[in-house]
Amino acid sequence: MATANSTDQLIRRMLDLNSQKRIQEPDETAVIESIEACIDCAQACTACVDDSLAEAEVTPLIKSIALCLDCAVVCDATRQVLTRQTERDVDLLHALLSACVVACRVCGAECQRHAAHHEHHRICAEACHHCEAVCDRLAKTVRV
Ligand code: CU1
Ligand code: CU1
Ligand code: CU1
Ligand code: CU1
Repeated sequence: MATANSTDQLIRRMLDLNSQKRIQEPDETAVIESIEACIDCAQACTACVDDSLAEAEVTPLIKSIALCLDCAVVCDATRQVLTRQTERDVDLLHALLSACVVACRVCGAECQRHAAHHEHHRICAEACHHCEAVCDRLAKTVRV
């Protein structure tokens, strides 16, 4: 369940204000949860890249940097399409959610490899794993 923080309320309120909104509970809560997870994951990945670049030994981190850049852009595209209710296309949603699940899985696995050495990688892997889980669940349930 998404927690009732200010981001959650903003997302919910804005979805409700769309006169074409067709999505209903419990799907709406799942959509909001995925949007929030994608926002958090894109933020964690973006910061993880920056923190990696500041490390003394950057070369072993190149793979995580590349995957974090990909994950951030895929998560951002996913949350944008998830947010749009007007002329919503469920096939497109499924395709993006599937891409997001893969991006989060590969990024999360690579960042996890560095988690014991760098706290930023541990936090990033956690955000990726959470986003993978909620986007996978939504991809399997979302109908409209
Ligand atoms: Cu995601
Ligand atoms: Cu991500
Ligand atoms: Cu990362
Ligand atoms: Cu991520």
